[in-house]
Amino acid sequence: MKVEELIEISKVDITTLAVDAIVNAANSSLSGGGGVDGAIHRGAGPGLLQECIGLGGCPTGAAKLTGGHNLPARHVIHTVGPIWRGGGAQEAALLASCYRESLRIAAERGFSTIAFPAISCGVYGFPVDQACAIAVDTVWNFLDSAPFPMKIIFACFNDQVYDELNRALRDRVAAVGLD
Ligand code: AR6
Repeated sequence: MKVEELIEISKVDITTLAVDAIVNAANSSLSGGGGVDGAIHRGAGPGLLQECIGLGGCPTGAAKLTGGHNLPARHVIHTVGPIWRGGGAQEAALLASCYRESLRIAAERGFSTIAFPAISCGVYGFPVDQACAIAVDTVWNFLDSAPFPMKIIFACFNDQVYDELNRALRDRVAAVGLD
């Protein structure tokens, strides 16, 4: 199966997806927040916060797994994106690590469908075009060598993210065609 057939870019609220795991763009305390983090905690109910408290936080670029509680998704993978500080503070590498570490956990658990939000593209201020290129390239590279086929949904909550992810995917497909 071609890698591009495993990637779906969709305008959808990630909290509505009944998949093996949705990824949360959390902060390092894992104690909830605004944006997609707030929406996920609202959908999951207080049991998620209880479980998160027991995890002892999460460093930037890393990921941790919980149950989905009252969400339609069976699990939540919490990852902590970098705060944009101008580009010289390893932001790109840390963002790529968020996608890779989330997918590593998903593969270890045998999850076949995983949904991502646009990590760091909200209050953390990462330039959306750069973040979307990193998201697509990192997910593509992982799927290309994944131990089994995994389907990835990019859940977009705004038009700019949707457009930039589509652009990045088109660029990546075109680059493969030139190989
Ligand atoms: N479904 C899909 N995407 C969403 C949803 C949703 N329900 N809600 C928002 N988005 P942000 P960050 C999009 O700010 O930049 C929190 O307070 C949103 O449009 O949620 O990584 C955490 O606790 C944007 O494109 O995450 C952290 O403190 C994207 O999700 C901090 O924000 C990410 O925006 C993390 O900041």
